[in-house]
Amino acid sequence: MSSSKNNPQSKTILVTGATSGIGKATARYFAKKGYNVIITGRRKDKLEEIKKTMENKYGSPILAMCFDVCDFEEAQAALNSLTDGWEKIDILVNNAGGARGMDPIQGGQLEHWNYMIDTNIKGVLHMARLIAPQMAERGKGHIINICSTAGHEVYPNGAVYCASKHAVDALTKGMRHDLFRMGVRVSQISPGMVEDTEFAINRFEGDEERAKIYEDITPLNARDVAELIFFVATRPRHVNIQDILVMSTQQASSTNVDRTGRKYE
Ligand code: 8X3
Repeated sequence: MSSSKNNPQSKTILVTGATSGIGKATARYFAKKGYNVIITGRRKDKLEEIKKTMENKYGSPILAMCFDVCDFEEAQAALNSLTDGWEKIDILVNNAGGARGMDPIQGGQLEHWNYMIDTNIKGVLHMARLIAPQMAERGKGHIINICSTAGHEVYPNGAVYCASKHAVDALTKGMRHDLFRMGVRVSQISPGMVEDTEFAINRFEGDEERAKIYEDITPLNARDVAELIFFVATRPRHVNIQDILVMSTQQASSTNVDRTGRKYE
């Protein structure tokens, strides 16, 4: 763990999967707005680099914690080690997640399935189990899950990814049922295609040719989603945005995409 002094006047946000894409853009956005930001991820060097850059640029306190959300004990040990005000978390953004492979169910790879189930479902569960109790006790707090259009639709060769994101949708709803009477808000953002993330390159395991899925449309970018997360987190206490389903102007559904060129640069 590497820490900076927590500012007790500011709220604290914890963002999982903050080493790239939506997580990194969200951490940056909230740092710019003066929040105490806890960035978590599996890549220590990346976390340290992001922490340093954001602290220099925005002057906000950033704490970097390296752990894998799939490993409950590891996540628990990291959270138990928090001190000096950092242990009080106001906003949890469950962003860590991703896809592996695009195969029909009859040809799916078990390690892809395990990755998606472990990260997208268990990761969200682990973080909620560790942080929701303190929010419930305080009668205050906000959990924002990053779902996907794949949590609302199912497309060919994406059964397990879509199932994992449907699970996130169900968990968001279920957590809300459990926490709303205690004043804890639970929201989700469900983005369609988003570039400047590692989503496609990870899905296709480094195959740059296959990962070129954004070249002929103007998709969302990570900052678009970060802005929505900030909007959701900054509504008055009596307002809880339950879900934001958001796609690029050139996308109407998971499979209906206008690929006639990048139109809105
Ligand atoms: C990412 C959106 O359409 O690639 O969650 O499944 S999609």
